Amino acid sequence: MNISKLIVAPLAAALLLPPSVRATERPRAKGVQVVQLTVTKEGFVPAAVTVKHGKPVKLVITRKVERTCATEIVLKDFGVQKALPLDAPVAVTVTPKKAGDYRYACGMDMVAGVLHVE
Ligand SMILES: [Cu+2]
Repeated sequence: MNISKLIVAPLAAALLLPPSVRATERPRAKGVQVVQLTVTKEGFVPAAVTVKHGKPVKLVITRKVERTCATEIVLKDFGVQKALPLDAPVAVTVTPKKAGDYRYACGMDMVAGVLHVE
């Protein structure tokens, strides 16, 4: 039994993943695309998410770190601004009507990520 193979295989798979994370679609929830985001010391993780236009996108954001600039999330294009309490998941639902890149950011627009809408 080669243990090193067991460790290397998932690692290689992780490295092959595209930088943008695809939203999981729940067929039974009327095509709502669910995206889990966390706020870590790296900022918003993942920093890029790919979704489809014309269907609701539910972002579930959990702030995991006490000291961060991102104590709220702002999606300027959708008029969303929401506080992110520590360790409490916050849901924000938006429906991008057109393809494009939309930012999600902290209140000062410094810590940010991109919602790629295709
Ligand atoms: Cu900030």
